[in-house]
Amino acid sequence: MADPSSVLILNGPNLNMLGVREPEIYGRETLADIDAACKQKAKTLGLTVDFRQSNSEAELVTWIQEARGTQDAVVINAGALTHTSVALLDALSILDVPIIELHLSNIYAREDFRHRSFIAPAASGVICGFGAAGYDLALDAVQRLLAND
Ligand code: CA2
Repeated sequence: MADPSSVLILNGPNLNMLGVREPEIYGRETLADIDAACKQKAKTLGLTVDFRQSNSEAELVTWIQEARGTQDAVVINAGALTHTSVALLDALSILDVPIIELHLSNIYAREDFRHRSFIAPAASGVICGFGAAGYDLALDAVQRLLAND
């Protein structure tokens, strides 16, 4: 049987604070809760998940570079770097696997500066506004995109 497809799930700055502050915007689940839910979901889809968080743009760029040839898809909640980072866009642009841009909140219902995503041009699709359930939806999307390959 073929190896399960591997999905790298990246989380950017401050997402380690989930469940600790601002539950009205980002929900009550912690990042550890979401990691566990992703691993459960991945099992049902025949995927494996490598779930990571960093507050460092440089570390995220390195992880994206390392995904080339080693991961079958990337899901990324880049946090505030979504709205600023040409470096993340450039790193994502060298990948030739499905990329899902993800946000817990509906960035289009928030401040104007959150309406612009620097990384969206590299994404196969964008999911936002569904809270932690967005991670579950992103894994469904990955599975569909890989099945259609
Ligand atoms: O909605 C999302 O997932 C965001 O990517 C979250 C980012 C924000 O800058 C983006 O515009 C949208 C912020 C992540 C910070 O997470 C916190 C969690 C709890 C408490 C404080 C911050």
